Amino acid sequence: MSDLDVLLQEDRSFPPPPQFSAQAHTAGADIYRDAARDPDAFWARMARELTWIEPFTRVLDWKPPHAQWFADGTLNASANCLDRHVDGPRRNKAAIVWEGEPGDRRTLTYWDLYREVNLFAKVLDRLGVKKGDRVAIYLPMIPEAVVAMLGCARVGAVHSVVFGGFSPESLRDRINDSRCKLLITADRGYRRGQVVPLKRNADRALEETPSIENVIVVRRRPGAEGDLAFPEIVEGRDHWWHRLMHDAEHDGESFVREPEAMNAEDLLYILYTSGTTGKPKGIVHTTGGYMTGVAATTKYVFDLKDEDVYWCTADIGWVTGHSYIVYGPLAVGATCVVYEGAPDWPDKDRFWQICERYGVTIFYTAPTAIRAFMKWGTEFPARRDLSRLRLLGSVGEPINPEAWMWYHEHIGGGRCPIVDTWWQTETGAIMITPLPGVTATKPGSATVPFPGVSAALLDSLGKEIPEGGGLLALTRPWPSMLRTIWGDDDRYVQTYFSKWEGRPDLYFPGDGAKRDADGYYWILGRVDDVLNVAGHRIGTMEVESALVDHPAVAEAAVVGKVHELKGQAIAAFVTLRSGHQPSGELRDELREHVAEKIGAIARPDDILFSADLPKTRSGKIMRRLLRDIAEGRALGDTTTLADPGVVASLKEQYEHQE
Ligand code: 6R9
Repeated sequence: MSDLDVLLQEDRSFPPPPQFSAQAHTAGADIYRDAARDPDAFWARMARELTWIEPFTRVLDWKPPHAQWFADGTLNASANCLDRHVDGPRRNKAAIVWEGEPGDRRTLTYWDLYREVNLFAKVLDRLGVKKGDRVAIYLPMIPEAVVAMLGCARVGAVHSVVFGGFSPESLRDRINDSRCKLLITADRGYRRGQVVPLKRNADRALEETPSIENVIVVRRRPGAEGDLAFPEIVEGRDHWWHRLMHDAEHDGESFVREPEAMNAEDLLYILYTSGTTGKPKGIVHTTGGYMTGVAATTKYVFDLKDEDVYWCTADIGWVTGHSYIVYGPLAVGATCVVYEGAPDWPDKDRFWQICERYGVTIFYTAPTAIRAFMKWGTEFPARRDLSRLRLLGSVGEPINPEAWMWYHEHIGGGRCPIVDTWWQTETGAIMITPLPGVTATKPGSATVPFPGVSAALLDSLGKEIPEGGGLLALTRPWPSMLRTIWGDDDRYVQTYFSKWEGRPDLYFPGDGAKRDADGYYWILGRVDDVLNVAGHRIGTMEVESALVDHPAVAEAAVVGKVHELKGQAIAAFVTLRSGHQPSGELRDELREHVAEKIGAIARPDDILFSADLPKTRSGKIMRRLLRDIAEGRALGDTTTLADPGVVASLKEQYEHQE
């Protein structure tokens, strides 16, 4: 049965619990109706909940496909996350409740965070980082990561966070693409009890990053140096974070560094994401619209209140971490749990132990994690008191109805609404989601667009499909939308606004979806050559490029295959150059090679050697057939193939591989 058929049979529906609705931010008003009446006015109202230095008078300037929001206003993102709270009753409230994987803990109040960010902004000043300069951040999930991001925002520098699991080469390419001036890293991070030597990786990247002038190194765990050679510190280039902070604190002046007044359309950050070519795209987000989108969605989708303890389990290396660990929750003054490590370290109840310890009330995670919890069994959550939870969220990939039901019962105790939130790096903020006090949920459906967001299901010619399967489109601009791709505006236009001819106003996210009779959306996944492995976007071309980079490989084709836990796993079909023979060792070597080139998240699960790849008569690799082979399905029509025999032999080999 296809995904679509399974979802068509899903008819369970969960109305919002009345007690939840009664206390929710949405109580007593119809925000869907308000927003539908005048979306721009709705967004302007949301924007006015931020603190502006110079209030805006213009709302939207839309010259498809380029939008500007609130373009004559000025504000500062760090001031919205900090300054406005420390002047009021949240001053001594916990902003970040942090736990490291080895068990070390720190709590920073809003005041603490405000102080740290100010000091760090002074450090940036002293290193000559100016408004508009790019700063790369390659850190584990430690409070300094948040301080670094907000410090950049404070001085108007553009941060580019690179996930700590990415390889030196991936880091190098991202630094070079946007010519970052400064790199902020750490001596180490921890993952499943292992030390991740970030500074050593960074040093390899730094061999080929001419734009980097300075490197700041956080000492992740003072006093625990023994288990890792002390990183090499290059005199004049590398600086210890704690020394710089100490100097900034003792410079005889006030610790306050006034926030830079940023135009609403000034850049806040760049975040790289995979696309259909081998080169990741630097997604550009600006200040006013982005902050409006993340603050409004955080408030209404997570129904955040001052009493809540909110935990988003993402890494700040991904957009979910940017929008829903840092900017959204801090803008609304939430208490956020931040955890460094793996969910099964030292034991499989680590997440539930953290929920119990801090009394987490709102929990936001990914389906891949939920499927792992299901597999590990109910005894792990059952060991811990999860009774404080009141709302659950899901993001990153489609959540299958069984995982939804398991999450609902075993984590939510049957009482917590679940918000399945569809969005992307490019959208900046949540786009399709239930509002937990308003929208009835259906397991597996992200439900309906957030107020002020317009979506539609279109066929390839742009005709609307009221009910059934089609291509998802966003049909109006929204404040937190990407503004361009760094250094490549043509690619921005091509990738996102050229799907439907003559309609540069329609945004194409690359996802397929289904719409049911109630107008609910059921996201089916990517329709382009982008994989979603455990919630991480990986381009097939990136993996293919990494494979052909190996001297033994002549050609490679990569497809995603259904995987019980990860959603999709990577299967690669490889032809070898003459003189090279297939072997188990070579297979392992190629898997390692990809991990080295891109990062462990891109390591293929399967590699199949083949004398040839199935191609159409025009020479295109037929990925659909390879996917059928990788997933063990009967083969469809192969008549358009140049050589149908290739497929039969591939299929046979696949079935007989160990
Ligand atoms: C936030 C984030 C975006 C892609 C997106 C889609 C998939 C995200 C989803 C979902 C179904 C959801 N996706 N949320 N699919 N239901 N609730 O994940 O950003 O890393 O850019 O990935 O993830 O395919 O296009 P990003």
